[in-house]
This record gives sequence, C-alpha cells and structure tokens, in this order.
Amino acid sequence: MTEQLKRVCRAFRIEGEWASYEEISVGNINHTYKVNFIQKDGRPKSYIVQKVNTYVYKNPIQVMENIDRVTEHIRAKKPGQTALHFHHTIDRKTYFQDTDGFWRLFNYIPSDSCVDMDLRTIHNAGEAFGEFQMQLSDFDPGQLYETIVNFHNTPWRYERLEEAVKADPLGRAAGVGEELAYLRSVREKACILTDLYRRGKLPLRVTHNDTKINNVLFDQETKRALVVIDLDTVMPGVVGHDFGDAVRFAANFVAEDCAEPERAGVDLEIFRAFADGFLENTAAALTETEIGTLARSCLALTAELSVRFLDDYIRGDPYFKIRSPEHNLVRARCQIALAKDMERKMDAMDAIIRGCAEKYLGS
Ligand code: GN1
Ligand code: MG
Repeated sequence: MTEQLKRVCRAFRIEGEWASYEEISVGNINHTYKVNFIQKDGRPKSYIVQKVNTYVYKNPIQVMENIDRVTEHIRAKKPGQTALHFHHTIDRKTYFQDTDGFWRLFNYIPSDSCVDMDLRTIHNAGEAFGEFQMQLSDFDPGQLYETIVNFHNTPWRYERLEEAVKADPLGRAAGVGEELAYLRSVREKACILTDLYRRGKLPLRVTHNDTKINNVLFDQETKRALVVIDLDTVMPGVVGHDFGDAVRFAANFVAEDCAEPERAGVDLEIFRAFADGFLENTAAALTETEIGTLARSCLALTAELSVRFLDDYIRGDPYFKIRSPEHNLVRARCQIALAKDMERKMDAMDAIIRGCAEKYLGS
C-alpha cells in the first residue's frame, strides 16, 4: 500500500518527505487513507487520499465535476469557511487514474468527528446539514449529473430486491423470510418520498444524500460544525432524503450495524436536537408539505437502506464493504428493528417536528 500511496501523492505533487499512512475505516464505499509528510521546515502535514469505488461510482469524473460545482457555489457564499480542497495533478485534474484505480487527494482538516455525541453536537450537525441545503437552494439541480442513477428511487430499490430474491445466487433468500415479509409490509410507507415527488407535491432540491453524522467535522474545542464532507452523492433530491438519513444514523440507540437488533430504536431526545438544528436553518424555506414529510422520511430512508443491505446480502455483497460474511444481514436486521421503532414513535416524532417548525416560524 505504501508504494501505491506514495505514487498517488507524487501525482498530486505533494512536497516534503513521506512519513507514514493510516487507513480510515469509516465509510462503506471508498477506501480512505490519511498520509503524513514532513515538510521542508520540519513540520508535519497530512492529507487525505481516497480510492474511489468505481463499482459504485461508474463515472467518477462526473462525481468530481459535481463536487467542484457545489463546493465553488458554497465557497462563493461563505468565503472564509473551512472547506475541502482537492489537489490537482500536473495536467490540472482533481483525480489521478492508474491501473489500481481512481484516486483523489485533499487537505486533512484536524477535527472531532462526532465521537462525543452529546445533544449540543447533534444540534450543531442538524444546523450544518440544514445550512448545506440552504446554501444550495439557488443552485440549479439540473446542473448536476445523476452520479448514481435511481439512488433514492425507493420503488426501484424494492424491485431490485425482488429480482435478487428470484435469482438467489447463493441460496441466501430462504434464511431471510421474516425480513422480507416486514419490508414488503412497509413498502408504501417506504416509498412515500418517491411517490409524493412523482405526484408533484415535493420540490426538487440539491441534496447531500449521505447525511451520516460522521460526514460533519466539528471544531475540537467549540463543537461547532466546521464543514460538511463526503459530497460524492450530491445530486437532485428532496429534503427528506437528507433529514431522514441523518436521523436514521444519528438517533439510533446503537450503531447502524449492531448485532443486537433488539437494542435498536429512535432516541427521541437526539431526534429533537437534530430536528431543532435542522429546522432552525430550513423551516422558513420549506413548504408545508415538506415539513409534513420529515418525520415519515426517517422511516422511509431506514426501510430503503434495509432493502439495500438485504439486497446486497442476497447478491453476495458486491456493493457495501463488509467486515464479516453476514455483515449486510446484520445491518439489514438492525435497520429493520429501527424502522419498527420509528413506526411506533411516528406520532411523537411528528409532534416534535411541528413544535420545532412553529418555534422557527413564529406561529
Ligand atoms: C454508504 O460511503 P458511506 O459509508 O458514506 C452509502 C449510503 C448508505 C451508507 C450506510 C454511495 O455511505 O447510501 O446510507 O453507506 N453510500 C452509497 O452506512 O451508496
Ligand atoms: Mg458516502
């Protein structure tokens, strides 16, 4: 690996003396490394190198173009703000391709990544994702490539799952009957965002689409959000894609791949903290219908991801990185347990959303 990373750093014209590297294992798609150099003046300097997963991102150049456009737009709005800066190769590209893959390199930002998930940090993450949406509210979604087609097309995700069950290449479908039955039973609730969008009830926006809270970097001292990262899936979408996915990840009592699904569930205090931060920055701009979908978007995104994990498990795990043979099944079960708890708590979640919206709309 060292030789490979050194080659990538040379391609991006990184100066100084190579010191070491470490792999950053968060993230289920790309491979991420922190590379450490000693500069000429003797001071250390680190960068992040990523190998983009080209099975997932079939056209990584389009991914980079989307990121360039979006970050430029945000930078113009808030010039001094901490940002990701992608380094260029000698031929002025923000990526480097070799026989090993598609690489990019950007600045390392010293930060806290939500290790300490107290309510204030969660609130700040809500503000950050809300602000991100608002900064892009005047960005024409038509300017962005759809880098993963049908990414949040929930009915399509269900169709893919049914195809996988039919093909059943590894004979895994027989062991997931209960999971399938539950997911089929909530299909309509899971598809609510796609359905309302198709009926013209929800506006198209530019969304982040991967609002896991570890995609926000926090200031180590103040705990304020510094920057929203991982812009690979920035694409046209609806507001619930970002809100729902963030809650799915942040408000669960346990990690998204906890092997004890009975412990999964929505922590309503975390939910409230995130919703309050998010709505503080978005309530005034969202339509009544959009606000009305926020609580339900959490269930929709959780069910959708359960479908994706189960689909990947049945197909033999071609998509998500796994750390054990049953990892995708464990993930699917945990997400299903979370979805069930969301169904139970839907009225309470909705009431919290209404309360926060009223607070910021002043009515
Ligand atoms: C993937 O790469 P990462 O870990 O940020 C996935 C998301 C899922 C998430 C679940 C492009 O995100 O959609 O919600 O795993 N990203 C892609 O952990 O499929
Ligand atoms: Mg991602």
